[in-house]
Amino acid sequence: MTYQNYSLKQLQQIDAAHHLHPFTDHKELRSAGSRMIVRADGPFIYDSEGNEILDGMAGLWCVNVGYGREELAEAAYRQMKELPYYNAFFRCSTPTPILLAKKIAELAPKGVNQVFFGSSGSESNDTALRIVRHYWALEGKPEKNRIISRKSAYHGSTIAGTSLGGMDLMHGQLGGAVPNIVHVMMPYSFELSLPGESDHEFGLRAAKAVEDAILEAGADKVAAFIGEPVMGAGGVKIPPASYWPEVQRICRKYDVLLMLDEVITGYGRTGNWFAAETYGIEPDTITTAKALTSGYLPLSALLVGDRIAHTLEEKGGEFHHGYTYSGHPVACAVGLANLEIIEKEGLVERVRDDTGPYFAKMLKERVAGHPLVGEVRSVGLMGAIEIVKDRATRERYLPAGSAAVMVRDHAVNSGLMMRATGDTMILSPPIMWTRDTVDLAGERIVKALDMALADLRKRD
Ligand code: PXG
Repeated sequence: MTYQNYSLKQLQQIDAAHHLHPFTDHKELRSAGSRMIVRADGPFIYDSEGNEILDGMAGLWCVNVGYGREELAEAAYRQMKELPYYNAFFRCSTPTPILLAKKIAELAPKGVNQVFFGSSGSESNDTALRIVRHYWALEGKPEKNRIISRKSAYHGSTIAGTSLGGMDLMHGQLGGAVPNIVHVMMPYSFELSLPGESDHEFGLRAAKAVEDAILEAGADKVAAFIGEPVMGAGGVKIPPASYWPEVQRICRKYDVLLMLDEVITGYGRTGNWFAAETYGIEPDTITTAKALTSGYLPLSALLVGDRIAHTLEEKGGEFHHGYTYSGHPVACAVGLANLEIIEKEGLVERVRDDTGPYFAKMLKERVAGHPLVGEVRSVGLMGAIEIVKDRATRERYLPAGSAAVMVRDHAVNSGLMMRATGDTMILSPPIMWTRDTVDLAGERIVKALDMALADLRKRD
């Protein structure tokens, strides 16, 4: 029996009876009922009531090539018939992870040539943490194991992912984090810059927090710094241009490894294959997932730089780590087909030269001047809109987050899926968007802002 035999109400009841959702207040969900997304095509998703919604979030930052790609379905079908599964343990291998690893290495920044597969960003960050600590132990420095991260960072939801991340609410439910991980300030100028401080100065100050943490622990105790090139789930926080070069300089100075989490930014979102290129970063590890398969199947890849890979190979013996689905043949076949689409259609270059700048222009010309908007910012096809009560003072509406939720609800009801994180609206659309899609999004954003403003004027 297929889902079409069930009414929306029946599906919602079964959902409530049996399905625990991620990051969800279940009591609230059960009283409100879930929105049922039942199909999707190109840049649009469709709910069970037939509403067409432009997907401004690419699913959850992942469906980069858009929905309904026959090539990906066919790649999975062909691979499932030929070899649905075999593992990469015990001196076995299968062809598709080999070819995908080669492809990723070709696209990766120079000096990054090895790939360790998993099924999720969280898993790959777990792998990254283990590899980095293992590296220093192999180099005879097991005490060099502290990791520096940032407040409000998101690195996944496993115990290691949560510990690496800097989300207070998640830490509050952790019951004990992985030891020796510290969190420093994030490069979020909209809320954290001082009066009169330039963006450039703020970027240097935020980077200095990394140096302070290294000095506080002692460089011989610090294994690595981990960061998202642009903080995603934390609110599309785009660092000033001065930030990453300074962080890079500091890491080099103290021989601290640089771990990049490109789970969101990897495979085109910022207008380069990796944001490492966008920001001129030379990382030791790069965590990727999401857009590697455009979300069609779960797959993640930890990219490992030559320095670590060399030690692991030469001094490491067996690395006691891996997953049943490390190098899953079907997921890797879809990954290969997906990267081929991105390449063939020139989507990365399109974001860099055309849709990315056009998206920035749309936000600036149509959205930035709205009475509810304190700031717009974007890089490639990743953007944020700060919702404020007072544009001059940046005062927010109370209770915190309530105005952004109104904007979000009006956006979804007006046919645009957009996220609210605190008082920040987020957009991270499929990178197959065209100028027309950007225009359509612009219209719907303004409509949602107007409707929320009318509500807020009535409310306050
Ligand atoms: N790192 C980053 C930078 C991420 O954005 C992960 C790691 C973990 O990936 P997995 O595949 O284990 O989920 C992510 C995931 C949100 C949201 O609310 C963002 C993510 C996941 C769930 C919700 O924006 N990003």
